[in-house]
Amino acid sequence: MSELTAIFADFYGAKSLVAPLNESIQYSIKAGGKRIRPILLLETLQGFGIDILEEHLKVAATVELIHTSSLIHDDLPAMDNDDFRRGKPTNHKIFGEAQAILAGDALLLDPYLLLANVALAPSIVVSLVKELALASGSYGMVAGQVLDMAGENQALTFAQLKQIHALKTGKMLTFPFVAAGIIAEQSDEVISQLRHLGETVGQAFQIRDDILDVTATFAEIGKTPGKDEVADKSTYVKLLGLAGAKAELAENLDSAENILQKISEKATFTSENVLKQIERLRID
Ligand code: GRG
Repeated sequence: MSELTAIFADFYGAKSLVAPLNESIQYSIKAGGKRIRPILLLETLQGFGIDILEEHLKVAATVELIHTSSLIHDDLPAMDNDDFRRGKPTNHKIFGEAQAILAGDALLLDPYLLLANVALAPSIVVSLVKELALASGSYGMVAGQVLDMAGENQALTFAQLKQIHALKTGKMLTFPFVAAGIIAEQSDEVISQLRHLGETVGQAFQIRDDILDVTATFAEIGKTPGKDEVADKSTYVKLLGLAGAKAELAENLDSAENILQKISEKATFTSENVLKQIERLRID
């Protein structure tokens, strides 16, 4: 995603920026994330027949920046207390806790400056601001993180686990699909199908994350495996067993593909490349 890297370089390239803050931000945005959220947004937009412009890349950048801010905060000693992320020492291990908190704060707020300067119709920009805030704050990811922490050392039900991840992981994976629908000026009905698609992909994404926590190596996931077990967290693997979690992942991905098919029937939409991204989430 070199186009996205160029957007970040431009935004964080101003000489007037405060050096230690900028250094810690750059460390995390260049650490090698998979960029799945921006990729989904851009592939969905292209599916609607829209050529990607710099303005679209800026919108795609916003969700990646907020996602990165959440990883920095999630890794802090007060939260998951991780030493490694994306195969590198976590932000606070390099820059200290206070700086890491502030880098996370800036990465949470800067996207709104990026969005405010996007040259798209004002009504589209306002809708995107609303969706980004809904996905990330008290109605989304932060609320999910609070529930996730409260659920440690407790035996959660499957319904509780799904609710936590719908908020914590699902909302940020829903934004790309809904944002693409907004930019492509799709009907409320199609946007609602896109939201359902994002929620389903979001559940699948978290199930996959839980599976990889027990099956993958450090080299594969870039963070310490087995942490969920140590933290005594309720996970899809803990509740359903490894085979059950894999079946649940497959079921969610099948549902996502069905929703994608329905969107192709409702709108002028080429689903092939989004389908490829969803297929990449499968685990045998
Ligand atoms: C400061 C916005 C903000 C939030 C604070 C800490 C917190 C609240 C929320 C944590 C949210 C969180 C870490 C959710 C996990 C989602 C998840 C499965 C992340 C892994 O995403 P990948 O695989 O990671 O896309 P890469 O490294 O590829 O970007």
